[in-house]
Amino acid sequence: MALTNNKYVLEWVKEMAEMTQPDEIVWVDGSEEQLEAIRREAMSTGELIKLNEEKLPGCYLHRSAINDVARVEDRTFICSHRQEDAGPTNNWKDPKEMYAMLKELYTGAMKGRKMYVIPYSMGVVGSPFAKYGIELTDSIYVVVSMAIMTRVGKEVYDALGDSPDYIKGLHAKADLDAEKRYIVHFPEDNTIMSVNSGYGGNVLLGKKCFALRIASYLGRKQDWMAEHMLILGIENPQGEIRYLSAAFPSACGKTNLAMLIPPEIYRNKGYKVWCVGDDIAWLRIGEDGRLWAVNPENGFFGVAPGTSEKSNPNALETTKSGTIFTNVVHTADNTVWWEGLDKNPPKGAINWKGEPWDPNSGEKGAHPNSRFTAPAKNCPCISPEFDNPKGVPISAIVFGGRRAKTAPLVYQSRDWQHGVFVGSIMASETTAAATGAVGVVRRDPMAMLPFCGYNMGDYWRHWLDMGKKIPKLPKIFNVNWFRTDDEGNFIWPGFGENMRVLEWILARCFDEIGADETPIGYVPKVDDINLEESGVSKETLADLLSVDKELWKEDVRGVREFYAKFGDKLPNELAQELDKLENNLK
Ligand code: OXD
Ligand code: MN
Repeated sequence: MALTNNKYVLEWVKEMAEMTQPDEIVWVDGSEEQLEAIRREAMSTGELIKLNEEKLPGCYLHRSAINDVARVEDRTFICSHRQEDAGPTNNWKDPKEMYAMLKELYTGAMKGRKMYVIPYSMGVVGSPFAKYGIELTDSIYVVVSMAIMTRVGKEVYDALGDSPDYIKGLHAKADLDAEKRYIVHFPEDNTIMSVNSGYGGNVLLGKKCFALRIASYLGRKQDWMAEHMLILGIENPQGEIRYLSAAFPSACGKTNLAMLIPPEIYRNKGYKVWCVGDDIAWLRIGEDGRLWAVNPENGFFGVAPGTSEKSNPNALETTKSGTIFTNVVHTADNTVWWEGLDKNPPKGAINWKGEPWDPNSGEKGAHPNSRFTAPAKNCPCISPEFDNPKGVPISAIVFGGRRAKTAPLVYQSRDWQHGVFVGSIMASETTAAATGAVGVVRRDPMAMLPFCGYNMGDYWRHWLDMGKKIPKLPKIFNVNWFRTDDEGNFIWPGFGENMRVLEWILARCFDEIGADETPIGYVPKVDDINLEESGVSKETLADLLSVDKELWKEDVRGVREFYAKFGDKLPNELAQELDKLENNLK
């Protein structure tokens, strides 16, 4: 039975059901009772495998199709009416043509299946900054994952009332045909359509599709920002908490940084780190003139491989209950394993494809983009402000990528405009989070290349404009944990040790510490980063902070080429910043 009288919802669900022709429509109410019945159904078909209840209570394993393990950027579209509004970094098709093509793919796609109607909220339900969505899907994996990643339930309909102001999302697995897979956004219609995939990033429509692509478009119209950023707070021994948000491309350690455990010397002094979010930040100007951030999500969709007791004990703890694992190794004692969890790959286990796996075969057991979907409330360091509808005040915005050479460990921009430039020239080596080659350097401005729902040139303009509207601007920084030596080994120890860099960043925000000026911005004085018990020498730090002019000149050439794509959409201010950088390097 429908859970709402909202005529816009009822009409749309009816229309979508007439097209996709499910056997039955299930109105998801968010109750544990209904979710449990739905999980049981998935267990009976093998879509979910219940894991060891003693070791991993309430946890499940799911396997996606072998050809469907990552986001498909080449099949992701932004269908605004004008192509120039999607811009040169998005795929585009005329909305009329796209709707017509999709209609063919969706027609009858749910025959023999159920259509689930999922009402969800991005942000705390009823708060002024929450935004609502309804996802229609024929996948139980999507239902149970959305119930972790977002706030799902009847109360969303109550908050929506009879308003048409919600994001429509239609997902159908169809036959998982990779050639007919499309992830399509119609920002001007508040609509998302995803077909022929079952991979989280393509089908949990609240996440990348809504909270980044559609929300970035809405943010520009409404003077706020939707960003691919973690949010964390650092509490000092006096109990004062300072917050920062940080944008890194997919699978570059956002979850690890968001849940960082400070090194022992910091813990002994009483420092703590609080996680507000690990992937998405919605940023708004607060009444006090500062920029405030909320995490619109309710869970973590983290990369499993590499997550360990050493790299991220908080994430590991978060996944100990109520979690769905996707494409990991299934062990003989009905638990899970992935590369990098420990040094003891299990014997007699099943790999991510569902085949018997020999750890000595040289083949990976878990897919490199295997994931955990875990409730935020499980996280030992979840911020007490996590559910605060106002969010947290941001002192620093940090950009970063995976760069073997060019970028130093950390540098600070000279001002907001220069900071926007620093974000716009971000580059990173690609990872397994999207299909395509891994390890290739590509420009990924603000880590938003795959997630910006409109022309990236207009997006930069929006950043510059926000700089004029935010009375108390955060400071902008860039970090690079990934510099390597000549043998390809990482020089900086990373993980918890990144605290040392964050401490410097926040001290800069409160004018508590000096810096050295370089052609690219401010870098720390070697003595100002606390290296106590880090195992890193001052010489190594000096090397990590060095700016190689020749490498930067090469980068300038790369940026010029990249900027050229945007034609007259490139804000003048950024062209000027590029000239200034080139000049500084002479
Ligand atoms: C993610 C991604 O899943 O960025 O967060 O791919
Ligand atoms: Mn992400």
